[in-house]
Amino acid sequence: MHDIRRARTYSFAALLFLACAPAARVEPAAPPSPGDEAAPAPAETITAEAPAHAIIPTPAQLDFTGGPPFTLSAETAIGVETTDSAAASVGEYLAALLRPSTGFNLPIHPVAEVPAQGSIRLRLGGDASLGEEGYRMEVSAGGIELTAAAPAGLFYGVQTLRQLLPPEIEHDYNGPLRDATITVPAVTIVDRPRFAWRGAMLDVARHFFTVDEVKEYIDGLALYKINVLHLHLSDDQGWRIEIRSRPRLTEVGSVTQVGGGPGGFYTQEDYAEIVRYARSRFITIVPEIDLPGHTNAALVAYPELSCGTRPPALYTGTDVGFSTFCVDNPGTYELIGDVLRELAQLTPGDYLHIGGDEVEALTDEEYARFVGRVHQVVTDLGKRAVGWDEISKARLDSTTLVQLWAGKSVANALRQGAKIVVSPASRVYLDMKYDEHTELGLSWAGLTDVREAYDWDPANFLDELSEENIAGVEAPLWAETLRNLPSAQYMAFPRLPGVAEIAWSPQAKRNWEDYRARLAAHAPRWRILGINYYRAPEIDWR
Ligand code: TNX
Repeated sequence: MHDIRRARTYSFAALLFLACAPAARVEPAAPPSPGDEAAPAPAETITAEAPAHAIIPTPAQLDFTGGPPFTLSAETAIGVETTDSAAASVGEYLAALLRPSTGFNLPIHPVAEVPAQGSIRLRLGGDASLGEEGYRMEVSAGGIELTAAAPAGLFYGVQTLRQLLPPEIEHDYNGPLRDATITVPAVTIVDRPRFAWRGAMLDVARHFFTVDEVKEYIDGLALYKINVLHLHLSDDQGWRIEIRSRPRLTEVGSVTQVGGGPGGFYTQEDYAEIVRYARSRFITIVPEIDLPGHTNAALVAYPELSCGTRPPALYTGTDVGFSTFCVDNPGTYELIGDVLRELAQLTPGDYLHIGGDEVEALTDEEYARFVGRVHQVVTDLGKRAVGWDEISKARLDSTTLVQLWAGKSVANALRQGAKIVVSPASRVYLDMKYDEHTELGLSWAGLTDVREAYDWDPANFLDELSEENIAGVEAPLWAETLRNLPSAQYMAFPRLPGVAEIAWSPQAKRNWEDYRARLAAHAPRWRILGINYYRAPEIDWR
């Protein structure tokens, strides 16, 4: 078993200092000096990086046309498809993003009514080969034309447009950009994702994160076209989701966390708010109830379901593997049925994650029997099951997703038709330390610098893996050592954008040197957005 026994206390002063570092300055245009009417000082032009771009994930196809750029101005209007509310809301999102920093009105009109000249038009239609999430964007001096088959594609096109604009557009007030000329380089982009599942996981069980903190994390994911947020809602140290038919789970099980803090939980309204917020950013919430192990908190609430394997008491340490539901007790399945039914009702997404990792208190036969049964509960609820790679010991089917984290073989999962979410701990566990000096995080899977997290191909990770049997890639962030959002961000940034690029961009378009240069340009944006990050030494940060 890996050693994650020590819960430690850290000083966050250094991290907070980074979060407060000043943003890159943009000089406002100098006012014309008296007697200088003939040659007024030109307004400063702020452009994105040209000719090389800094877009992450790098688009499948991008061509600079060589023409003059588009200029965002007080006259710019946004055209949207008013017949599709999700498509229209992407226009609202874009306007809300650009209005504060530019001070422009950016009125929204039906796309047929805005002039092509001088406007940003978001339309549905175009080439079906773009799929549900792809888009085409043409930028010229005359206007910006963004086309997608579905609203998600428009949203991803907007994220690309955002990154083609200077970082100062992220400000929430019109200071740095006042009187500046804001341009977007003339470019044609045709883009679509490599994988359907582009995930991040947040462990809200070891340390609880509030709804507002989760929303802030979601905003960081959206910038990089991540479309799944997997919430690890239960573990030995805490149960974090209200289950109305089983109130003891939270009354008893939510009140502490690693290190003994107060813990917490999401009411069903809180959870619905997270789902809604994520959805508005085209992110699906995948809730995880980790079973049958990692269940100490639930077993303290329902001690009769523990088979007496351990005297249940609330746990604030970081050992793993010791707890399990009693697999021969019918009450276990009644409880799990109640939990998964309520969770399914609250969750519009297709997936329920049933955990399944690190069970040391059961035989293989007991484990497989249990997982097979819970898998059936999920299927009966009309959902698809996801589980950590150990679940491939049980009976699965072609709807199952198996999340590879440590396993050296996925053969059992593939034989049953399941697809793989690739999350190797040695590459994409965002809680692994960057190097031996990183104060936060763990190191049981090794030290993971920015290059290690980026420079690998999921389709080559194991012999059995191929483009076709991979559902996607996910970056888990376990929170044993992460007591607040700045700490979580410090571990996620800058590695998370790299994982997003692995999941989105064609393998042939990716290379470390190019990525490294693009990544450097993202720091000014993070500083303005208040995203804490690690100044990795292998990047020449701006
Ligand atoms: C392993 S990966 C775990 C978690 C820990 C994590 C810490 C997995 C499915 N289980 O319980 O939090 O390592 O890195």
